[in-house]
Amino acid sequence: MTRPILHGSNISPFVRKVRVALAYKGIEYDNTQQSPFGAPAEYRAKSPLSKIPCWEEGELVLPDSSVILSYLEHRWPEPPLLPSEPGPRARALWFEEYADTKVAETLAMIFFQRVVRPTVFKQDPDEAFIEKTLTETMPEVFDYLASCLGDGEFMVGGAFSLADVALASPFVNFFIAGEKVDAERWPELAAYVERVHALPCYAPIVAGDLPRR
Ligand SMILES: N[C@@H](CCC(=O)N[C@@H](CS)C(=O)NCC(=O)O)C(=O)O
Repeated sequence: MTRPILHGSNISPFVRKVRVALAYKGIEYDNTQQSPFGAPAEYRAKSPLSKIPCWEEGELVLPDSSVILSYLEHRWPEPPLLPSEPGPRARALWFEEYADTKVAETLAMIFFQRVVRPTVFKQDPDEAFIEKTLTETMPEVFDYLASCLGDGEFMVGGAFSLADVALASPFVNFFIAGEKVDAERWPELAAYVERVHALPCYAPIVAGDLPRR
């Protein structure tokens, strides 16, 4: 079998999501650490939106994290990342969608402003945007996640799933940007993120991606 390649820098929340799923399923692969910015034509031919991640396995090219995870789940069904019951399965897919849109836009964008803008684009962070995100958008996201989680161990059906893989990933970028979840205001959510990040499929990845203290 051709050894699969995961294109994309480790620091991307979408690449991390795929890395965690691969670790959970015990799938071996190579990683190119491709940046989406200024990517060569050869990469853009594989990923026409010029985004990361992109999965390459022989002739098969999949340039989107959700499509990659769907493929992995069918190709390597054990251990499963999707619940077998239709309702919980659909809820897990909803949380993947919410993680990749609103949660990533909110948490990873703080990272983008504080880390990527100054280092990659040589621009100052947009402080007004950061302030608005932290005081308005982020609390709405955390309130919603906390209300869905309740006192559950995981987000869907009491078991680790794709929902947790996707939701916990942008929190790593949020932490790298110097932020944390206020455990007084959102105690269950703060404990949930810590619990998911401590799982065997997540812990080495989080440890490798967070800057050394
Ligand atoms: N829907 C895509 C989103 C991927 C994405 O937005 N990746 C970011 C890096 S974290 C990217 O490549 N950004 C470059 C750009 O938008 O130009 C997925 O799930 O793979």
